[in-house]
Amino acid sequence: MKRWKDSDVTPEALFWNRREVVRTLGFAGLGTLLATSTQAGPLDWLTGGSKALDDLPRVSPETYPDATPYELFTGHNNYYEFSFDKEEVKHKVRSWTPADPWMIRIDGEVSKPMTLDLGDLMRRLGEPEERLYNFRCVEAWFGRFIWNGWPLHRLLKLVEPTSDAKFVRFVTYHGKDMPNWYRFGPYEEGLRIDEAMHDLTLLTVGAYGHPLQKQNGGPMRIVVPWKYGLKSGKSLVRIELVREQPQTTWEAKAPREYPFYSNVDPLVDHPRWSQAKHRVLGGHFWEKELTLPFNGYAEEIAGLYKGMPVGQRLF
Ligand SMILES: Nc1nc2c(c(=O)[nH]1)N[C@H]1C(S)=C(S)[C@@H](COP(=O)(O)O)O[C@H]1N2
Ligand SMILES: [Mo]
Repeated sequence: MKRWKDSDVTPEALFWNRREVVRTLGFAGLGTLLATSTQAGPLDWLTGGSKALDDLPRVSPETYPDATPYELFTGHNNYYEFSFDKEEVKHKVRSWTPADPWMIRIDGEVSKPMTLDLGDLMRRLGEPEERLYNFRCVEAWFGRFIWNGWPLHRLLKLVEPTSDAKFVRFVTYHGKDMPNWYRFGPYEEGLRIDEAMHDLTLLTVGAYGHPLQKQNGGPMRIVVPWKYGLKSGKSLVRIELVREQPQTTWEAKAPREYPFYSNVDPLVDHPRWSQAKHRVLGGHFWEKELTLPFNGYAEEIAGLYKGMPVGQRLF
């Protein structure tokens, strides 16, 4: 059984040399053109905001031999507003047309509240970074996904949080155009302000060099790799800085199973199953790997939980 080395789980920002990007684009751009001229392509719903996402460097599998295959990343999904069936989500999202341009509002305890679309984000934050992150669902499946986005702190600094901003509330899209909307949602998540400001917390708009697909939480999604996947809310519409710890959707449903912090901890079992190991997406279902504390990011986030009890339900 393979165990992740620490070096495996360290996020890597890849810096592409300009010529390399331009060369890749020659092909990618042409492919996109052909695809969109004949049918509704995956990029269509983003173009009103900005064409800039077309410029993301396409990721070659050789760069990340351990990454989960893109087909599995986009084909096996938890997105309850569309379906409770992981294999069905990718089909159910087809009928959903996200607003174009997609707007995200950042407000609350901030000096400069803003409403931004993808183009604004690109202009203010520049080219998205590319990061390979571990991803661990509370249901004990695991993947290694390649995200394109910016550390959330870069956006939070733009809006200038006040000294009363102690937590961040994430509000995701909820509408009758989502086939399962009446059974699930609105989906709300939250982080403590220092967790939200941590460099690992990513505001994503792409994955594997493609615009973030709807089943993965496109057009915009938060990703928090040291916490269970449920903390990574999909299709974000609002980020509100608040004074009090916000109540999350899962916490309201089952506080003992999905508490606010929900940090990955192999020592704390879910009330109904062990969290010591996980199944790797793409591997054989009987093949299990050990789950690491904080999903492999213990070193990076060590400073965040000083003085808080470890190995208890809280985590
Ligand atoms: N809005 C919304 N966000 C969500 C969910 C959801 O059902 N609705 N599921 C969460 C859970 S439990 C997981 S494991 C991840 C799954 O992300 P993926 O489908 O991109 O792998 O999304 C999280 N974000
Ligand atoms: Mo999950």
